[in-house]
Amino acid sequence: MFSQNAITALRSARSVVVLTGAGVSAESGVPTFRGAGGLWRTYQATSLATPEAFAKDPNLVWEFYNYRREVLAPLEANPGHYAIAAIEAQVPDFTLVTQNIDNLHRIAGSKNLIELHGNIWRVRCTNSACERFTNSQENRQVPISPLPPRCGECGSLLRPHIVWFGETLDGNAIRSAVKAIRKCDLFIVAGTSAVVQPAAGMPLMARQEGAYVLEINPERTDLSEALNESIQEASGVALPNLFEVAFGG
Ligand code: BJW
Repeated sequence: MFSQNAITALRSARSVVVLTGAGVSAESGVPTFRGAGGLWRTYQATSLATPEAFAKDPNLVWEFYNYRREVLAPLEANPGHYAIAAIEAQVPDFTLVTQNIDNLHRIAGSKNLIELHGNIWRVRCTNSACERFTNSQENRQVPISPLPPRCGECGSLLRPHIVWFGETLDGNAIRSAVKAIRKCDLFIVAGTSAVVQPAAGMPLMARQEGAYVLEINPERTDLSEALNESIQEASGVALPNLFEVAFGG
């Protein structure tokens, strides 16, 4: 279980950053990307999650995201998501940086949330001069039309508001994440294989900046050795336990 150092770090932290990946949503039934049953084991990332793929066959890519939305729509946040929201309510300064696009952190009540890779319930215009957003996060009902819809402003195709491979992340999101990492005392990285940049570099950045860095993942990752502590456990078990030990009764 957690070391006394980790528990003390959470109890005494003035500023906490949590970075999450697909594993945090696994216990809600959301498929991960790279493990057994992972999406990229069945589907080829380059033919579905790149701007080139959308330019070549927008209907195919739109269909893939409709399928993903249908899988996600009935799913609920799990105890790991709720524990992160509970930690946020206990510490003076808190930032959640997620690579997940499933909106489950928001459903669990997380407030100060940076969605590095976008949100599957939003769409945006492919015309960069237009940049119209349609935000359907509240009801999880993006237009599930069989073909990508057209922008009401300029008539260009709308696309999922997601960061695909080879696309740069939103500059404000990156700047806010880095600012939070620089000042945090405790950094928790949960449920990510930590292979996709730039998120994969954040735990080491936090360590270099002096934070206590704790990893939660049933599998060891390339980062595990370099961090202060690595707990091999599901986040839906470990995060509620950590909260309970640090703040409970
Ligand atoms: C549990 C659990 C439980 C299971 N509890 N845990 C250097 C070299 C080569 C390429 C690059 C490079 N630097 C940057 C790049 C390009 C690329 C990249 O990093 N590629 C790497 C693969 C090498 N990065 C980009 O393109 C990014 N843009 C960028 O860097 O722009 C500048 C630039 C461009 C081009 C070149 C160089 C620089 C954008 C990345 C966008 C990622 N998008 C995706 C898809 C979103 C769309 C969609 O969903 O369809 O985002 S990829 C996919 O991976 C998704 C995820 O957010 C992301 C991370 O995956 P994650 O969350 O870690 O999931 P998994 O499945 O990998 O891991 C799950 C983990 O959970 C496992 O460890 C399990 O053990 C664990 N687990 N059950 C806790 N119960």
